[in-house]
Amino acid sequence: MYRESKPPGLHPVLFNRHSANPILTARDWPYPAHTVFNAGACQIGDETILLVRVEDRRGHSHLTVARSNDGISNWHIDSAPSFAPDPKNFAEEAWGIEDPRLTWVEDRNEWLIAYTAYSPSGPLVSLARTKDFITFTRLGPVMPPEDKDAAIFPRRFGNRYAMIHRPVSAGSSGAHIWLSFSPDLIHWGSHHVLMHARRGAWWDANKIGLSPPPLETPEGWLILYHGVRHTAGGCLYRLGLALLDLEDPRIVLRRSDEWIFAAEMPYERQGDVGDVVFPCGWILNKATGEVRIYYGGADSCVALATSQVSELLDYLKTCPVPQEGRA
Ligand code: BMA
Repeated sequence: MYRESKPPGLHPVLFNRHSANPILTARDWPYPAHTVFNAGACQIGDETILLVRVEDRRGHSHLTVARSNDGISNWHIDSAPSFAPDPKNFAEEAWGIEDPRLTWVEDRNEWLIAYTAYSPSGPLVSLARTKDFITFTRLGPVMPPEDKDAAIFPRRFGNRYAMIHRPVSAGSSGAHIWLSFSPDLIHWGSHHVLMHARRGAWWDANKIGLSPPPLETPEGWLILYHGVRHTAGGCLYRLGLALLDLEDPRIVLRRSDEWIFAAEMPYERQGDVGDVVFPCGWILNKATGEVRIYYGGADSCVALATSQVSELLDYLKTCPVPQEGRA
């Protein structure tokens, strides 16, 4: 366990960057692309699938599938956008689609994709579904603007689907992580603030958002979230952990006080938007307990880090039990 072996004075290293980083850049793309980043991720049989956000030179994004057998190299990338904005039928996608989060929903036998649709009306949450990452069917917009950083839980609670998302309201004291429920994935209600952004000097002051989808563990739903610290030099995107109750995900069991991963390497510090690490997907190997985290670096590349779920859970056990929202 890292707590015993960690040299004094150093923070625990929970995520290990892969030596092949960055694993994908625009140079790998089979057609002209400005940047590739913020990919959703999943495993289907022997294949790792990334649904990569690709930004073109207009500044608009679409999503393209990259497949690999080891999840690191030899990516087979679709030769044209796999899931492109459709502004004729979906006006909310006029400026592109961004930051997909993928969830296998057992009782539907399909993948659900929560993504940001961007238009002059502002960014909002849209859903689509697929079985094979070849054909995609839209369910349409499910949250009004401004709202992003959404993911569906892999199973229902009672009879209701659950979704984490991050609305922003004008004049509010921050942008917080919310949880909402739906009987049919279209109509959402029972809205509930799950985690507040902290204030002032905190690393996760004012603006937080979910990173990859919630990951089911025996101890609870593992949450990796980003906090945005505004500084005189720009924004710093860093990551923290939380744990939600398995049966009632409205209950936050633990939340890290400290960030556990931040931009350090050149491909994370320099790019279109420097000092950004932004994971949208992670894949758990149930046999080994290893989780692969795919993240965007500086809005310019896709990178990979690995971790042991047991170490993340051990670390969370040392973190405080949040008092907000408790009776
Ligand atoms: C967020 C999202 C991400 C992006 C990040 C840093 O608001 O739009 O797509 O990676 O900003 O620019």
